Amino acid sequence: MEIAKIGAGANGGSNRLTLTDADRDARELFRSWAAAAGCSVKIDAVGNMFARRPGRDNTLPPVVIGSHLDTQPTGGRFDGVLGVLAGLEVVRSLNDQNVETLRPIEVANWTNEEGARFSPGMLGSAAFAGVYSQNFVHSRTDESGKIFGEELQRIGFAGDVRIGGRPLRAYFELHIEQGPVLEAEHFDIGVVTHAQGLLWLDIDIVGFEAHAGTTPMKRRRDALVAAASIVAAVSDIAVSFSPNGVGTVGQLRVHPGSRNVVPGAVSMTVEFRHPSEGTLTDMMARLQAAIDQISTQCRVTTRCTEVLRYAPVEFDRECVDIIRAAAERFGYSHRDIVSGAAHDACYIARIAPTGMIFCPCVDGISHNEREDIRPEWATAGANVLLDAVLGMAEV
Ligand code: HGY
Ligand code: MN
Ligand code: MN
Repeated sequence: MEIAKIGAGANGGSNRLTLTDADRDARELFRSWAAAAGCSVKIDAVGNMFARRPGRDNTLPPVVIGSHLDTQPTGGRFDGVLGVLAGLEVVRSLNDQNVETLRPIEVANWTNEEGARFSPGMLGSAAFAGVYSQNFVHSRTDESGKIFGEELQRIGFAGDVRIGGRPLRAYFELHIEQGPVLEAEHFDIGVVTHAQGLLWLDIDIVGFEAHAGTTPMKRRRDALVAAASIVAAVSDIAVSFSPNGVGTVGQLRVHPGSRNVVPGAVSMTVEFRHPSEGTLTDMMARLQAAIDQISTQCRVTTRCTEVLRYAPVEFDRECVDIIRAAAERFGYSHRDIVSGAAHDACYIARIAPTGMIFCPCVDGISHNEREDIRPEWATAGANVLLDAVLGMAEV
């Protein structure tokens, strides 16, 4: 609730886009809380934050708990934030109980998980996993042309620590499910076994700007009419691969955007998700065929750029088992579940044993200011997180 006061949304949620002043203020608040809990806080060259609680042997690879503090523009107060602050709560609880672990424990705040301001998403965790270079990350620009590296410098979080390249014993992330299953089926805990595959496209359509009053319909090359057909195709393809396939057009910009000019250009985003990589490829093939047909019909040119793609992720068996055993020990109802959302854990799973814990969220709502959880769900998630971390950090 405290951190939600920073970048508070107009309707009760959060609006803390990556590397804005609100993101800076939330980072500073987290840093102050971590320091008050006895942690040393390090920042790497893409702004990833690591609050470290020492263990008996600090040469050993740490157990890391993390998630993200950046939000969607009309985001909720719990997406990402729950995972970071539950990690801090684990540290505080170990302090309260004077528990010393063999291994150090770190609480991470990954930069730009959402990808709402700088695309693609999960830049910080992906760079830590060696997927993107520092230069690639620093060169990303937002819609207004602001550059990631300059914004990072501006808010004072351009750290000096090298990105990644160090072993982790394990990584755990607590996150709201962001879907309706756990609440609807009355489970306290989701034991996340997999995360579905994800594909992000940028599509640029070029037609011809023309006078809205004098240009006959048959002579038009209307980029927005073509875009509208592509939007319908994305939805039709996703529905044809339901219940697991999903497709979304989240952004659509019309040029010149004047009411009496036939749109000459449209840039739009498309994303597809599916638990099977083969099906994701099929969905993309179906879309490409539709785009070719629409481009011919509307006499426009269309360019598709793949911005982000990762295959479905299978989380580490040992981490999954330790999470399930912790839920059992606490007597929490639990079920295995596949994550429909993307998470930093999806990249960290490439370089370290990784597990995710879900708690329910009210009506499965997320990426909406109405996002909400019940306190007992947060407690159950944090308890399972603490138990799993203790198992790996070796008391
Ligand atoms: O897009 C996602 O799945 C994540 O919530 N950013
Ligand atoms: Mn998230
Ligand atoms: Mn999110």
